[in-house]
Amino acid sequence: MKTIYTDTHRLQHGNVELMDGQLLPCFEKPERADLIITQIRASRLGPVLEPDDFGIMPLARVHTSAYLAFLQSAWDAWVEEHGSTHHALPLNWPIRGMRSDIEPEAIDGKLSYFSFDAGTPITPGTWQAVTGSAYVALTAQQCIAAGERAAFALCRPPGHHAAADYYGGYCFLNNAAIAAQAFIDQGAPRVAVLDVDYHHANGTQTIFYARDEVLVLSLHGDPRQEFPYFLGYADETGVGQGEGFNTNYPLPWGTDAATWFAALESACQRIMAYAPDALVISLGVDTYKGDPISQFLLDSADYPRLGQRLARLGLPTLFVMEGGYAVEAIGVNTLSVLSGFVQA
Ligand code: FKS
Ligand code: ZN
Repeated sequence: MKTIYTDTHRLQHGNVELMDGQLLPCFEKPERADLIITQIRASRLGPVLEPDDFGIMPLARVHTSAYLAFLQSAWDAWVEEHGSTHHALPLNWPIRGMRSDIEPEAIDGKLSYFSFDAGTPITPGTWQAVTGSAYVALTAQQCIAAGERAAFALCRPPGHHAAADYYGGYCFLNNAAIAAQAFIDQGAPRVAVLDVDYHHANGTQTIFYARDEVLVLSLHGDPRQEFPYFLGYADETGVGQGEGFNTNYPLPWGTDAATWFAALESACQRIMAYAPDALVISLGVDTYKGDPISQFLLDSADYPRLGQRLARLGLPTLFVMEGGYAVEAIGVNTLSVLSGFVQA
């Protein structure tokens, strides 16, 4: 299996995120991708290739032009207003009854308008890092379109919390959605996106919510207890043409491997019934019991098993990296999923 990777992810290196009432060092840091690529290079999984440049078009198939224009210019606008000593974080958001339909002129207002949390700093290199990450996903998608069984897009920053016109949860461009849309644009009638990250795929769900040609399934911490809190409930099943083509599997804090794999089995049954032309896996390994910000109890031995189960679906499969913060284990666990898939 080929891995697509670029060093430009290092250009996203936020100083702080607001968490538990403190300004803490960002959990989503360059070391994460470094540890994964080190494991891949030391293994016999396959070659590591650089991404191609795809320009703005495939990004604009998923994201609005106003949002892309904002992301591209946000750092410069922030520097003009506040200088360059601190990274850009939003401070307030419109809530019930306030106007959420007007893009303000001031950069602080724009940050609020296009975001949903205070954990996702915009830095000097954010635009370059996030477009590089999307190109990693698109290059891996091309490998599959060219006939390969599977490919690994080692994306960083992650993407599954980003919607058509907002960022948050460390995500700016929805790499998995951009790749799924590329399959559709190249003529695939149906694509499934299965998100096994610990957190709900709110961005991916929202992007495809009214459409039946992309089936979205997400296993995640119950939003009653877990970020992003305001999406990811079991009764969100799609709308209009998309009704029945979104499935959420919210699971409580403390979920162990037995319960998690039972939910995975239901998702796999749904995917088989849908019979997609391609499968995109949003791969997070923050389901691991040692993850510092998550509350599931998967063991390292469970990751090869995940890869094996996905391989049994028998579909062209694109793995897109999302979360995972237990840095001592993230490389090993990620490689385990991919090796399990290849060896199945
Ligand atoms: C917990 C605060 C949670 C934000 C968590 C973001 C998770 C990001 C992710 C991604 F894959 F996108 F990276 N703060 N008390 O893992 O879903
Ligand atoms: Zn996550």
